[in-house]
Amino acid sequence: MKFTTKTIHAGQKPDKATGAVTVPIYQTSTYKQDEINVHKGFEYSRSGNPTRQALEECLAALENGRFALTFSSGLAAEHAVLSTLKPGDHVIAAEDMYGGTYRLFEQVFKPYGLQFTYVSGNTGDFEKAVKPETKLFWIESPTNPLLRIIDISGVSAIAHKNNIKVVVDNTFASPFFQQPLLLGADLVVHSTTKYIGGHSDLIGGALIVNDEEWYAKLKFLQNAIGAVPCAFDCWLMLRGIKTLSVRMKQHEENALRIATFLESHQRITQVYYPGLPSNPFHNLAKKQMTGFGGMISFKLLQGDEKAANSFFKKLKIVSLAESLGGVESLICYPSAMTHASMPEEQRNAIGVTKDLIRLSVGIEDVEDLIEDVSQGLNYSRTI
Ligand code: P1T
Repeated sequence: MKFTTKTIHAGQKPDKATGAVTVPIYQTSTYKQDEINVHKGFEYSRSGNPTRQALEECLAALENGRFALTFSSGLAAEHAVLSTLKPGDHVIAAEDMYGGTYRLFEQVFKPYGLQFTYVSGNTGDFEKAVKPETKLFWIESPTNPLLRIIDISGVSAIAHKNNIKVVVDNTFASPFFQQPLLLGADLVVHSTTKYIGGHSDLIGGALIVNDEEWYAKLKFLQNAIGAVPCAFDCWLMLRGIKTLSVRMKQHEENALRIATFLESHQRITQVYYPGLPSNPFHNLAKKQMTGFGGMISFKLLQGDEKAANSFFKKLKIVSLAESLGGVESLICYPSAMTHASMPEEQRNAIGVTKDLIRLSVGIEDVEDLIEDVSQGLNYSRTI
């Protein structure tokens, strides 16, 4: 099956009991047993639910992986991965990452004895930071918020030489544009809140993995910790996934038009979009992705919080909000929003400065979006 056919059919056979072509919402907490522990494969909805099972089968198929597990948020999925480590274990992460992931590392798992080292994202820097205790490389690609591209096969080759596993957060690309397991990664993380759900109406997370032993540990933790998505959210995700291909194509088409517009705008000093030929990661993105996605970041001339607010207040279609990947365009101010929990010094060191703005390009008519951003950028400093 090809990708788009999988989005509509993988894990989603018509219901055996009724013929319903859409997977039903199995809104039940528990299941009748015929005898003690004799049942139809489901005992209790924290450990398994048919709507969730359909979603997990579909996600595994989309990422070309063997197993998928879903969680009540992207961070809950990440929490399960880190819970497979033990005190003293070491993780090397690319420093440009979602602020909440950084907070999970530094404020939740560091106190439990895990060690973290942050590197630039260049392949060689991972190799230099390896220690005997290193168990994981953790990367986003494209990164949040600077849209850097990390060489997944290069990093995976170094990891495997040293018996280390590679986790790729594929939230920004979505499986439509990039399938990290095929590039050598060992585990894929998603905040399904974003492109997978696609409509800004749920919070969810997922893991996709090939290694059966690691899967068994993660499945144990999914049930033992219990941060599972409810049946209705699983159904919403399945519904969202059915249009993933058409949405991603439109996100990308719109993003390229807007990035090109921003690149020539006098009030913009820098545009970060891997689809622009001028972007330093353009060739690497072309090598490992089939498209460049719908996320753009840019820097405002003399940009600070006041200037950013003046711009945001003038916008009529694009909303100032956390999150990304929905059908509607959202704009955000990373230094005080998505990356507020990263210390200012660390933010400045990686380039998440006060002039940085991030745009999640929706699938509206692109002319309307360009007109909105254009009139917004015409703000006056005195507003
Ligand atoms: O919000 P949650 O579903 O828990 O997902 C966390 C997460 C994980 N990985 C990446 C790359 C992310 O971007 C996120 C969440 N990000 C935002 C809310 C944001 O606006 O960037």
